[in-house]
Amino acid sequence: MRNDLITEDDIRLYLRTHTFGQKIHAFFRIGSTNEFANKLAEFGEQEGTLIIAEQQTKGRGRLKREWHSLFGKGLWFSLILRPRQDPEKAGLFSYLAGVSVAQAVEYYVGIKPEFKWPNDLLIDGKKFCGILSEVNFTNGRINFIILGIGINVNHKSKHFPKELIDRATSLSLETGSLIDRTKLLTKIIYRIEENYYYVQENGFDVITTYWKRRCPRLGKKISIYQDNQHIQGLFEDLDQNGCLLLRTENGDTQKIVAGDLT
Ligand code: BT5
Repeated sequence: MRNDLITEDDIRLYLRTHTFGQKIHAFFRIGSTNEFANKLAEFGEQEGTLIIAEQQTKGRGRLKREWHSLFGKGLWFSLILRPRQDPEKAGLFSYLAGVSVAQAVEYYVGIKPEFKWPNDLLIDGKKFCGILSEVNFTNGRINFIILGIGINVNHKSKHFPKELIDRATSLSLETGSLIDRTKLLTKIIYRIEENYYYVQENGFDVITTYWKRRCPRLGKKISIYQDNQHIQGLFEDLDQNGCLLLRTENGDTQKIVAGDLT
């Protein structure tokens, strides 16, 4: 490991991409990389730009939930995408991000993560990565997507707040060794770029197939929490736009766009 902090120079040293991560905004501390990326993108920032921080003071999850982003321990970053895709495909980029992280973690760290719908990556049932994909539409078309990725890398148990200790883990906790965050980051970005150009030509089937193979809840009875209520049923499949298909007790199949699997 060259040094403990992530620098623009080190990222450039290891990055083997054409577009993604070629422009970098690196911070010690920021509110939220997604928030900053949204602002840049609104002002026309190019596709592939990377925004990364050692610490986020207002890291966010979905529905204004908090994302715990300790200094120097994780990877907290966002990428700007400007895909030429139908707007109903926008949700699939979150799967693309998840699969890319899983591929890089398997290759570089030697662990095969599992997916939890819609956007969590887990090891032995504990979350180490969350993805926040924010889509901006203009005139019914995708203007840009901010792909926000948070990964617990070198945390020890004591680094997590009490409420997360039983539910969260880090790659280092799972392997017993420290991981070079810069190298892992560049491998993830490489995978994202590779998958991104692949899906533009060939569609998302390869991504959702990979995702489904690594989702232990698929085909099982699940409960979805949505709009203050629980809906139960069988997790039948994902549809072609990444919505969850839930077969409820009365035999209907319900399409779930957003919610939490409990
Ligand atoms: C997510 O939301 O999992 C999306 C997290 C995305 C974070 C990245 S970091 C870079 C970029 N910039 C941002 O501001 N955000 C993105 P959600 O599915 O809503 O899960 C949030 C929940 O996960 C919280 O309510 C906690 O229960 C839990 N959580 C918070 N911090 C965590 C952590 N570091 N590790 C594991 N779980 C955590």
